[in-house]
Amino acid sequence: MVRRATRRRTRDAPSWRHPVKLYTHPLSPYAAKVRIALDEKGLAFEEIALPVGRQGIRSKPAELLAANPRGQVPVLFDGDVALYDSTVVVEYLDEIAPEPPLLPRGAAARARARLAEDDGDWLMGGAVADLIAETFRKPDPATRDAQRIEAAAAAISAAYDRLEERLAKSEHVAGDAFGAADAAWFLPITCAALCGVAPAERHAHLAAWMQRVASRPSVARTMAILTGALAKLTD
Ligand SMILES: N[C@@H](CCC(=O)N[C@@H](CS)C(=O)NCC(=O)O)C(=O)O
Repeated sequence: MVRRATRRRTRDAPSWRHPVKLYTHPLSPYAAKVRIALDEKGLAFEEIALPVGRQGIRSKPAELLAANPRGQVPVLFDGDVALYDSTVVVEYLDEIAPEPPLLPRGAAARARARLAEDDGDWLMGGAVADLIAETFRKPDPATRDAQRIEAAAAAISAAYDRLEERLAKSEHVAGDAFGAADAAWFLPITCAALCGVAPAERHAHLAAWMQRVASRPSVARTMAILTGALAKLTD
């Protein structure tokens, strides 16, 4: 069943073209990144959460497939503007509703933040996708590919080490303010930890950053959606 929820106590962006809709699924880190961005900016939107199981989205509405040839969530509809890919959507949100900024100002800082976001999505997200494919998607351990799990765990540990170095120097992933890069890293790390590859004791700065990020209302709301969906998962 598709779930619809409208955020209340929020505002409209100056250029919001109603209706503003966000297609998500409750376990998607990429959809979570966009939901967090909208909540951080206090923007009003209707969330359409697609039904999901261990193997992915169960059914995709024609509207989503027509708007996104990749057939993925998130997809944002702002009136006649239909956008997909979390990075593109977050950048759009940052342009139409600049406060609070989720990307820093200045070409160099902005490019570095985009790279950090991209590394969260692809470098970390790719390794976590492999881990999820071999653990969460294969409840029977006998069917799992141990080598693929080992390779994913090694890539994730290396990513933790690099992130630890970065967070020893700044409060957040791309500087001292919370932004898109933090949202891009937080969710895959959470998923990796749920699948058995958590940060180690040597990752003290990373652990402190996880706590800081988790305490943000936008992130806490998304975590409640994720854990609620996991608790209800039937297959
Ligand atoms: N690069 C895309 C990745 C989006 C993506 O991989 N979405 C997944 C959910 S996490 C999806 O919709 N997969 C299609 C499916 O499960 O059928 C983004 O940043 O939005």
